[in-house]
Amino acid sequence: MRMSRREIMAGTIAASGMVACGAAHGADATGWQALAQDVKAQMAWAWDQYKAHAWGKDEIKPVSGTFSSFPLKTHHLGLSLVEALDTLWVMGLDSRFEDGVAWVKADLDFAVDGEVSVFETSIRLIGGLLSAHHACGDAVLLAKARDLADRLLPAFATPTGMPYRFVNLKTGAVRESVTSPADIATYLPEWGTLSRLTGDPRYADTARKAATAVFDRRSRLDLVATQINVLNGAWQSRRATVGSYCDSFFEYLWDGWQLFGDAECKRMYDVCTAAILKHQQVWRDGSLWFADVDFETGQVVSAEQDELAAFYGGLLAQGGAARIGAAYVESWAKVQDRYGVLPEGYDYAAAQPTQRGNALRPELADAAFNLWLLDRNPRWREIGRTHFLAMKRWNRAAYGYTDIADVTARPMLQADHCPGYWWSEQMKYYYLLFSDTPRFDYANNYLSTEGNVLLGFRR
Ligand code: DMJ
Repeated sequence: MRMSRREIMAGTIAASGMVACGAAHGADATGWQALAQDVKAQMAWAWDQYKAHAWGKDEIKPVSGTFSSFPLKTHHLGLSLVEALDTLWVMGLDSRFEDGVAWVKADLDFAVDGEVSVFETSIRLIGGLLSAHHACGDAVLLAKARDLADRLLPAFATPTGMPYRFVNLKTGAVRESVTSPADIATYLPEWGTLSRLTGDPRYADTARKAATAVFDRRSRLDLVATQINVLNGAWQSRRATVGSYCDSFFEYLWDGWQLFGDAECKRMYDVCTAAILKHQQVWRDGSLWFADVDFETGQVVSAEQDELAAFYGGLLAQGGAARIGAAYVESWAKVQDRYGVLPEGYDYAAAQPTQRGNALRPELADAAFNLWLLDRNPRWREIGRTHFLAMKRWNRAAYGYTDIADVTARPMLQADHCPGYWWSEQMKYYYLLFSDTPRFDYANNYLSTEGNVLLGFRR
């Protein structure tokens, strides 16, 4: 592999664990450029660890230096590699990006007799291939994304148009008809992009039909619940939440409007958001939370917040509710200040974690970045910096960055897993937040739920 001088410097800084200072820092009184160089250095170091210990495997285990597979049970699809590609590119880690693309072109084959989650495979692998294609224009990346979408399509052949949760990549066999709004309706940006690039409308039509099918089954309060049967459209749960199972359903309604100007998506987003603000908004000790409620009565059923919901302040602000979105981000920032790293679950009424682990999550950095794109308030950079520095302090292990088993322990108790999204999400959010890179159009862009850039790269 050929390394540029910049990349060699990045690797050296990363190996020493130091923040890059010097010329860039001198020109940048607040240190943001130095911080951006440190993010890049950490990325380069982690990539080199992945290359040495888990090349072409799905996810590295950064404490033991081994690896695990996902989304297939026993076969690897280079998940982390694919997820990392556009992050490497936007950071200017070009020879590493080229290395990754070469692996995809030579070794990535989706004709595997195994079952995957339709949702996870789409946001991570189709999204990763499309964003890498956006970065470099290589037609093979687009062809691979299309091949994979074709393998997922059989899951959508249901009476409602809502997909089964799992599909076999080779046989098209489907499984699990009870699934969630997020699993059903997180496709339009990737699949609409596929339609735009290939001229085949089936991808966009399929994705849009699935999202509309969830929306059309909302309750009289305009809320959706966490589980639904895709064969008959009957709800299997009563719990409305902005967290896990529903989060990216709301996100992709807005995104359909943002990326494609789809007015029906905006209408659906507005209806859902008005209902959430009306029925789920809770203020407690000056902090804003969104309670889980019964989707038909509006009665509060739980004060537990998923860490996954921390993205939601950024979405609210994008959708025009800037003040309330900022307030929700600040609520999570207070929890971050208290624990260092957010717990997976937090009860706002008890002011206590309900789950002590953290799966190396990007959501607060995601929200801070989205708010930064909207108003350039330095506060959002500060929240991102706190998130990054805590990660460096607590999550760094011998062979990369790992998840945490207990954020309340001191020192924090590390687990041993680096999820694929880490490569696509927080490392990119930090870098874009701190760097002002000319490779990214800060005024006109689109990042998917998985942080994949589908619009906004400047080649
Ligand atoms: C990511 O895979 C996506 O952001 C998804 O929508 C939910 N959250 C995970 C990361 O936590």
